[in-house]
Amino acid sequence: MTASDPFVVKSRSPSGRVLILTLNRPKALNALSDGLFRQLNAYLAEADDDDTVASIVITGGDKVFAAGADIKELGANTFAAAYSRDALSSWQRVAAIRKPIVAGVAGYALGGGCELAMMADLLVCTPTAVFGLPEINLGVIPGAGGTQRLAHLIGKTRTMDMVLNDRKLSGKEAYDFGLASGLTKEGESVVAAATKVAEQLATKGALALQAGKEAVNACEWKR
Ligand code: CO8
Repeated sequence: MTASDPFVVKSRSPSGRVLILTLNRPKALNALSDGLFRQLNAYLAEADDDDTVASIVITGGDKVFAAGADIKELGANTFAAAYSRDALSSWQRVAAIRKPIVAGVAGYALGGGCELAMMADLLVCTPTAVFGLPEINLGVIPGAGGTQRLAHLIGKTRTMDMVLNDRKLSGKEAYDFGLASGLTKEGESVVAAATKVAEQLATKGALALQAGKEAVNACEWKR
């Protein structure tokens, strides 16, 4: 990767109706830097205003979806500086997108990577994907709503085990526990599986999709 490579690569499905956003910082295991989030948010906002886009896929690589917030950037930050520039607000913008988002997760989805995947409306993963919230090992907590989202999805006890004790979930467990909505089939790539789901969504009415998403998200957990 050179300095001019994008942190997020955008493409369209063959029908043109699905926007596919691929996280692209492979050498840093797709760590979610400020620059990556700026690009991701810009593409998502653009898609929300683009009538040719019906649904969105966010995916990573075969080995890693995203290994979390960029620890090197975090280390250079103080709490006061991060708080005063409202650093986490850029994360929340993903959850505010009105069009449906499908996450396609292969490999590691750790920390902020797991939180980003949970901000999607549907989540397809490989059976061997690894979900985890290892922030406790760094002396911090999942800071972007992941604690609430996860508890809502898989229950308090499993969430406590993940948040307090760094318990990892395989993709198969994520599916069994209700974190993932689908698993890839043998030999199927995660991007193909997630795009297939997003293409199904694209056959539905745009307004009904948006209203359905809004209505489900109106239940009482933190979006
Ligand atoms: N940030 C920056 N760089 C990273 C990250 C990361 N999260 N993860 C990996 N990298 C880099 C490594 O530094 C390494 O770089 P280099 O080659 O320059 O040394 C490169 O990616 C490859 O990493 P590894 O050699 O470690 O690869 P392995 O295959 O051996 O291991 C793992 C893969 C298991 C994914 C391992 O890299 C790992 O455990 N990474 C850290 C995961 C983690 O702790 N994530 C949580 C981060 S904190 C967070 O997401 C939320 C913070 C919220 C804070 C809120 C405050 C208010």
